[in-house]
Amino acid sequence: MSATRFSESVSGSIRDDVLVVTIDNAPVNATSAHVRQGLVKALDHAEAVGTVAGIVITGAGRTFVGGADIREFGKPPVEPTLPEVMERIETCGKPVVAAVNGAALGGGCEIALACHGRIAGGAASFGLPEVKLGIVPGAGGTQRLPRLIGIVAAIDMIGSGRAVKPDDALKLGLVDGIAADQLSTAIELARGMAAKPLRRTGGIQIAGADAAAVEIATKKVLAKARGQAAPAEAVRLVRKASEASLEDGLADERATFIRLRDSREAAALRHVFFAERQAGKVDKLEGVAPRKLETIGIVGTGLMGAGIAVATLTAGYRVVGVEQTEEAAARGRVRVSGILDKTVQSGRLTDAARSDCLARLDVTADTGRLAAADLVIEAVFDDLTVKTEMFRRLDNIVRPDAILATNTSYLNPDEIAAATAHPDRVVGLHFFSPANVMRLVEVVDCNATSPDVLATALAFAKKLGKLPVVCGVTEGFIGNRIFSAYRRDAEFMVEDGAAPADVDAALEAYGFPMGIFTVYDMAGLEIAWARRKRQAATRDPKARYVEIADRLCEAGRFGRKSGRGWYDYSSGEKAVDPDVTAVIEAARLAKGIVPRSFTADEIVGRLLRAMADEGKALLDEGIATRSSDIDLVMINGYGFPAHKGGPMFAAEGSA
Ligand code: T1G
Repeated sequence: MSATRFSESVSGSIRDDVLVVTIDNAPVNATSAHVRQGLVKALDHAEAVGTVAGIVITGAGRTFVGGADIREFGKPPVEPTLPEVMERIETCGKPVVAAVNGAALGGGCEIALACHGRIAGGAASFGLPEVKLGIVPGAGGTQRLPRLIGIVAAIDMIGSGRAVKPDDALKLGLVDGIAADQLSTAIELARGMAAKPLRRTGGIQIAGADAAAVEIATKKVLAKARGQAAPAEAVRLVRKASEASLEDGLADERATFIRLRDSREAAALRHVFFAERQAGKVDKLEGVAPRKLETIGIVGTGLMGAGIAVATLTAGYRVVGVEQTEEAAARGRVRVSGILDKTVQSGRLTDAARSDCLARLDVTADTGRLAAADLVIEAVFDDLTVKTEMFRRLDNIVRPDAILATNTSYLNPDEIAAATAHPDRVVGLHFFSPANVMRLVEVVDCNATSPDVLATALAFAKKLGKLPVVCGVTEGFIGNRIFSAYRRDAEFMVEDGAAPADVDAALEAYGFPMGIFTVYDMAGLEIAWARRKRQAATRDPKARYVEIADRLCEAGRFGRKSGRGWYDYSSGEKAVDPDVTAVIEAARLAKGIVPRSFTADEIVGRLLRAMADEGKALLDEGIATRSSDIDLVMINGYGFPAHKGGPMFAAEGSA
């Protein structure tokens, strides 16, 4: 069965009088120009050859079509455009059926929608994730999806950008069938359609929707948008589909797509998209194979340790948790089991998977059981003496080829490694709390860490579904060092006249879920206080130092958990506390500072500057490999709004 080549990435072959068109454009069959050109040529060919009864479109490899080629954004457009390809498919005189072998995302889902029929294979998924890129679907998704699945479901899918699996797609009416051999079934469907009027998606009347349900779905999307433009525009366009003609809807969609595509917000989210694909790529690890891991030891099953255990168990590993006493071990097991329960309740884990996780969990006070571990992660109290002593003991318990990882946030992992006989097997794995939820893991490449240990730590983090960012050794690594820098500037502005609530309001208006003083209260003020006290002896006496936070701690104001910090929580809600205002005014008076006002723009500008300057220092010191890594750390670990691209991206834009 010879294949006809329609372009460098599109070929076709006849099966049972049906032209099977395969898109083969590694790595994800994105609809690059040659794909679009090949598809149109294939349809022209199929219509021209009388013996061809129908067309089936499918993807090579494990993806159907991963969407438009994002790398083409901002480049001069090449004909045909994607909407023209959709038009060509939908108006084809012969049946066109999509055999969806894998992910059909964005433009890939729109191709399937423009077809006259869709068969999903077991590995198929369908999604219009454009809002995650700060845009809206630009090739008919907002107009054709509601015609197939209704307005409410379309608002949910397009507004959230989430993908649906075959069963849900069938229930929604998005596909005509599910088949293990999606290609043969699609060919059959196309042949069956040949003699019948074609069901053109664009011609389908949208079923009336319950107005209240539409409002609820809309509100849900807008609540999550946090000021981003694309989700609101996506909802507007989907709702328009029930009021306007297909033509008008498509025209509005295209104009909106182009406007958003060229926006700063979309550029920021594209930056984040490609940054995530770059993160964890380390040149020196080219060709270095990670070690095989099966059993993971976790020392300390408190809040952080239990979260790490859950992330590790749900990734399929065996876990040996170790505690100081059997009572503490029993509590640790209950803590892990409790987090698994919550994960089941949230629908992110099945009951069966939960039982399987617990079957792979062993929590004990017998450290000897760590001898079976391939990797041991310590998550004990962040104290140097405690950790070095722990590693010294572990050195004599675990196998010589086992890896030792520290979850320290602020201590120097080189000092911890130096306490062992094999510092080359020590690496930092800095998780963020709650560790079973937060995607970010700072993988700390210590001075002695061997390449295959680093490669193994990276592979382990990816297997947990985490976003690993490699960094060198410095106090606070990338995230906490930048956090300290911008907290310092925030405190400077408070001492100079800004109220903590002003600073927080400015950051929240910019897109942070919470302002820095609110985050400070949530994390607890005592950790940073302890560190400031440790640093007091070596602090540069000429450097500006704000004592307000020290005064708050001396007054027992350690944050939300103590009911008061920068704010008062005694009413259950966060409230400005006149006692704090008094402490601030006293501090100003002591330094003879005449308070002045700050605009929100000045506050945000100053803090972005502080973050970017510290980021630049981290790059200059070689602690961070690339500025996009720094953006990922601040977005995934410190609430920096992704649609602003991160502090380094934002600084470049305002430069
Ligand atoms: N365009 C260009 N490159 C892409 C790409 C795309 N759409 N998707 C992935 N890549 C690259 C990626 O950078 C990486 O490159 C490699 O492929 C493997 O990616 C009109 C306009 C499909 C689920 O948002 O979600 O359609 O680092 O590591 O884990 O409405 O990629 O190797 O050099 O992620 O197997 C909408 C984006 C576009 C989906 C596969 N589509 N992609 O995951 O591989 S906008 C999306 C993904 C659109 C229309 C609009 C995932 C994937 P490198 P990977 P993966």
